[in-house]
Amino acid sequence: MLEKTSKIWMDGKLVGWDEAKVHVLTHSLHYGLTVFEGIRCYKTHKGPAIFRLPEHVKRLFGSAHIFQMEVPYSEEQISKAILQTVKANRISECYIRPIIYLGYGVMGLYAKNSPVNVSIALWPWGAYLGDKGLREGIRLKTSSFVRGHVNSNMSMAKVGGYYVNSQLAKSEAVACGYEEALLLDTEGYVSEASGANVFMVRNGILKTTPLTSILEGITRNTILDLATDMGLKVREERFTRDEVYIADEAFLTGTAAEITPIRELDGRTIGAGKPGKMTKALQEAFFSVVKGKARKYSRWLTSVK
Ligand code: PPE
Repeated sequence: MLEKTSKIWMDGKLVGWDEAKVHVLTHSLHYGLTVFEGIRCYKTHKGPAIFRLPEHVKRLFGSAHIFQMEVPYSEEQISKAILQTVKANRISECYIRPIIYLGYGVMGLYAKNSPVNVSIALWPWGAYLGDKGLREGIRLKTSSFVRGHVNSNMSMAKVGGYYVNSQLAKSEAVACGYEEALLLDTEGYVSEASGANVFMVRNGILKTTPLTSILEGITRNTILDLATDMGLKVREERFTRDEVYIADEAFLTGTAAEITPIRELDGRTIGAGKPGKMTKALQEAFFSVVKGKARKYSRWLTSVK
């Protein structure tokens, strides 16, 4: 169950956790148009710090722009509100969930006149796929559900409604005894997991899906930068599920999932069936960056003071 914190930011004000309520006729509750972010704040030796805050806020406003939602705040105001919310909750590590949604007042699909509301909540959230998953890797199943076509899901936007597809895939994978789902795109190439991007390593080359049917993950971008700086060979190109079967290593990236190794896909062991060398090196680099131990990347941290 969700662990409560004390304050939630709602349309410009901090309210108590139990007071952060909406009307049942909130437009987004019926039709699924919300744009949101998942951001992590980590404990560092200099106090709590938010990982890649400007990039998350930019993507949030990009999502709203794609869906023509007029946000009544600027990016700067929302960044400040996120920092204010973390401070008000006196918390050093948490997962932050800003959400922009269509509020109460209009029903029916055409919602140009609907109010646009904004909220920022946060809570403690440990390893998304379990501590064991983070350490030893997880088992994935290719989903019978497919990621939306690029002209039906605008995947550059992080939209609430898209996650019904993710939930179908995730439930199916769990029901079949796996931890996570691997979704293919409409042409059958690997897309992403239900809530994370996918990487694979084969013959010393690190590959990830190009920006077509996937969310442009901020953790994905982080790994691409870290890998390039480490001198690894990196490619953004399409690949098939059977190439993952014969990959030497594979892993997922996401704010919630962080860097989670994949040890099996569809009953096929990947590599040695445990986190590979490159995966471990990138995982280690990632955690040292987010925890403020790598000075070279301190630009990615916004201190909460
Ligand atoms: N693809 C999808 C579909 C996705 O939901 C996420 C994040 C990513 C890729 C990775 O993006 P990024 O976090 O910027 O690296 N999924 C969020 C929601 C998870 C949830 O269950 O809620 C997250 O990780 O915060």
